[in-house]
Amino acid sequence: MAIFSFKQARLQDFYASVFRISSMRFENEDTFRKLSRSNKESIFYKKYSDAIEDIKPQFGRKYPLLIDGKDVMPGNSFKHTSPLDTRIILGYFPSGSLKDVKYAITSASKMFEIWRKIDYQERLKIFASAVKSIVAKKFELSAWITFESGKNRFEAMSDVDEAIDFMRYYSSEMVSNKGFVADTKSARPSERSKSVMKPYGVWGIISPFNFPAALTIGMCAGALVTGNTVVLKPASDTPIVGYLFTKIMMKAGLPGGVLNFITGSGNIVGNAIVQSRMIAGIAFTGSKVVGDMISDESNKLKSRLVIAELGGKNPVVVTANANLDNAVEGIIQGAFGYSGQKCSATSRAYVHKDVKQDFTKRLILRTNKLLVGNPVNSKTFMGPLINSTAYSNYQKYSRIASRYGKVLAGGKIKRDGDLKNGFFVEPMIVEGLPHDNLLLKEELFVPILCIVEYDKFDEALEQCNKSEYGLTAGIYTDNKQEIETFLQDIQAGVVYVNRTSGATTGAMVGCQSFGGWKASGTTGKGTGGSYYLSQFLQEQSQTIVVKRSEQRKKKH
Ligand code: UN1
Repeated sequence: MAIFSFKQARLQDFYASVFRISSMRFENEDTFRKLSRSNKESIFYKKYSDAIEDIKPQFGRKYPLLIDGKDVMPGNSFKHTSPLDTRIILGYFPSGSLKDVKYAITSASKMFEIWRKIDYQERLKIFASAVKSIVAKKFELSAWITFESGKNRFEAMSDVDEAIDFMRYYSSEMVSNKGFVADTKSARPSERSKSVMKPYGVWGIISPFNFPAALTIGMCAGALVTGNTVVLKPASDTPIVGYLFTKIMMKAGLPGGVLNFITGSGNIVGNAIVQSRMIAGIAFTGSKVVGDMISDESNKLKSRLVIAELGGKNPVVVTANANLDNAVEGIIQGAFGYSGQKCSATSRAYVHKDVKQDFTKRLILRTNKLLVGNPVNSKTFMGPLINSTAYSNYQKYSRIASRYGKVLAGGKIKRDGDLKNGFFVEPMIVEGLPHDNLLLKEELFVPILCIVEYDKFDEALEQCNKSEYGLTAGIYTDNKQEIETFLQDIQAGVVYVNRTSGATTGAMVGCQSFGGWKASGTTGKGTGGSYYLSQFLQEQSQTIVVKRSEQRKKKH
């Protein structure tokens, strides 16, 4: 582990250099944009291509579980293939058993007694060292993300950037909150009181396939930096980044057993984590069905906490006063970025009748030009869907779309050339669906955008809010009153006005905290925002009665 000279006087410099923060400012990693701004895009392309070649010889290896700081190699394993070409075997991962889960939880529980007492600044040193490694390996991690999740190079790098941002941002939050310890008022002259925020214990972290770096590392960082210990179960579709992250943390000095990595089925591993009485909290990002099951099970245990982010059915409004070029651009990014496989994906567009024809024409033109293909290719916009289930869901939804509405673009799977070996589909636009159609109600997690024409602004807002979800939402208009009404009445945790980089997607850590209302989340506090960390902490008010001689000394 890297040891830093940690004199109090140099603390600020240390934070500034390692976390890219000062007491005032936190800086996002934002790799591609920064290189692009200084005309160094070629560096990005070269390093990414080199990384693709570097990881190829590692395909097909057998990975262990990481429990109590040790490799654990159980008997059974599952094959991890790439969605861009299922003939590519990325590796073999263990099918964790009940015994493995128990071992992981016991180790995390034992280590909690040590980790919780470690000064937060010591924890930050480990984080700082890990951040350095992640930054050094960011192209390699992005290359893995492309192969295991199907993201194109820009999306893959943004995923890693977001993970780095979470590590730095939560570190900076610990610093600016002084470890969440604060003096409070004295009730009596003889009393000295303070508020001390303390970790809860072992957290089960169950992460989804769609942001293998950002969501896995973000949730782990929140739990770990606050002094909790973790049993991490990544999605079986994307386990490699979680493994590499655990290794990086261990190398950075995280004591064995503080972060345990375990793969396997949701039915066995996921269930065993959720049902364990030794798990103080679950942090989960994924589907509403699984999230509801976790909440139900946890409610039975009374004291169990659940921080869950559960998807969305994110609407966007395009009014008669919108700049249509901006609307088309933002909606393309929002609906079809990462093939619509984001909780934040734009899925419903309510468009004013006066501009609908013009808007739709431009949107279709642009959609038909989007390049679907191998995400390793620098020109590709949309890679494959994650697996055969998503692939058949898309085909099922496409049939529903043509039966109950009018398909304006896409709707077919792509099987030309090598694409037949992966899960490639066309970005799809449908209009004319009845309001209660499944495609307008359920989270689809595939690249399908539903267009609905509206007449009155209030009616559009009402339709936006009719969903059981309330994660993200967007609007395109130059009318101040419409913006004001939208911001006042929209029921969503993350809202964007006139955004071209994503109508409802692309929240940046420290800028747009990310969390859902209604069925989209359980706590109403977003990741990458200033309320997030306190969810991993419980308050203890400490009062000490001091001797008479001490009482005259003023509290600072
Ligand atoms: C998700 O899809 O679960 O705002 C999270 C965004 C990303 C996070 C998406 N930063 O689109």
